[in-house]
Amino acid sequence: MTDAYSTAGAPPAALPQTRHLATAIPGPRSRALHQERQANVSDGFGIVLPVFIERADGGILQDVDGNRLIDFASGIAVTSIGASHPRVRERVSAQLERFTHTCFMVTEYQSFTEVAKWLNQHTPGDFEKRTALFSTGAEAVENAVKIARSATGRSRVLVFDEAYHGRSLLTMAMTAKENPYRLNFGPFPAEIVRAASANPLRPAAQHDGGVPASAAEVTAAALASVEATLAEHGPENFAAMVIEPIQGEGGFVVPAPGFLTGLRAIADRHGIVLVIDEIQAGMGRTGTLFASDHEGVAGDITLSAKALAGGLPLSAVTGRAELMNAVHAGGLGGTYAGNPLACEAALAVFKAFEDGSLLANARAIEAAAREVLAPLVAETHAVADFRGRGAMLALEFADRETLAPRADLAKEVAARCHAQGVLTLTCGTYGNVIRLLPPLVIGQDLLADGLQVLRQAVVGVTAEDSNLAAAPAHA
Ligand code: PLZ
Repeated sequence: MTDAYSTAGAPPAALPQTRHLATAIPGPRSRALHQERQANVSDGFGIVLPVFIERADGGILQDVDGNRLIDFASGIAVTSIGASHPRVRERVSAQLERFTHTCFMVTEYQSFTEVAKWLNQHTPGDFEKRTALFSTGAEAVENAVKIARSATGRSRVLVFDEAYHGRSLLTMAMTAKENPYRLNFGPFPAEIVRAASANPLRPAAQHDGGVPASAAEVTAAALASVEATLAEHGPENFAAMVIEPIQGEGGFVVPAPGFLTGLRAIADRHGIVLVIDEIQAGMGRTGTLFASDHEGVAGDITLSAKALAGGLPLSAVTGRAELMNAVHAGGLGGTYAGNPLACEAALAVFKAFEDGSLLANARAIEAAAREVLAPLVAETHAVADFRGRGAMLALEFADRETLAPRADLAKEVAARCHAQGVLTLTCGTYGNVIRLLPPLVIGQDLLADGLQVLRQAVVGVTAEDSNLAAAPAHA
């Protein structure tokens, strides 16, 4: 694996790229700051690891107690080129000297157009495109629905099991999981219909009630169920179907091969706009610029956010020119949409991806992780799956025979990693998945260290679990 900082001709990471534990995690200063937070911040915000960060760079997060944590989260797939890439800092600082904001709906600036131009060229699909920029992922999803409705004159939206699309009212309704995302927040906007996804580990039943036995059958059963759902609700009522090419929050579910191409065909058959939500999986995360590239599928609309602007808030809706231009003038916008600082950061991100080394890094991360983690499926009784693509990888904890989810094990593994200075996240409908989202610039040694910590945690936790199961029950 190459170090993208040096290959991109930029100075090496400023923080030492080694894990270091100076105190327990969280340390005393973080604990004190967390108390202060609790006294001032809404309890509605959750927290994965109550550690306060002072600096971050490459694959390291340095906290206020002097601990250096290995970053397997990238701020949920955002800081793919590191949290302080020199070129992002340069471009954003230079923009800060010029102006911070004009509002693109009031007066224009060129970086907005340049970001749109790059996305028009690089998103999947060999057709004329236009792009609209916003700030958050949820906003991009909402605007895709607005555009699809405006262009088709239809209202319904098809979404999928295990989908995550955001926390705003419409995107909450599109998201599958109740707790924590939707609980107590209804009623929700109407016209959202959910269909089965092609989850290879937990597939939808076949028409005759049978369980699909091969990947091809998983795909066929899911596509048949999509057609059945559309038939029930009237395909002619659907403006859009919205799908993540790899489902993120829902558990890093890579759909069975052929599912995305099957959806493409169904969308074409019924004149439905296919919206591919690449917000988590896109921008190089999976080893190609967009995750739909793996299947050779192009959405009519592709959504980007997260890693698009190296940590600054920016999202994009890129789609067929005739769809994007179907909206009446003034119908799209927002005060901060395509903020100039964020656009400059995105242009720095595009530059960093230019020589292909970051995509190669993503693939090398997958190879290294697969070697260390994939054997855990055979070695333990409760790791049901190792899956993912590039630097978007996951371990699912479940009884290997019954597939009964084991969120307790995922939680314990994550806790042990955290205590050892490795920041891992969980996800999944059942909360039983550990996901890895390291920055693409993480060094080889640091990655290997983090993977060993994770591996040891899994081995330890699953061994204790089998001992517990084997021990005679106590009253
Ligand atoms: N679409 C596919 O992954 C954001 C959410 C974290 P926003 N995922 C992380 C949380 O608990 O809030 C996401 C995504 C996909 C849309 C979104 C929404 O992006 O920038 O968080 O609005």
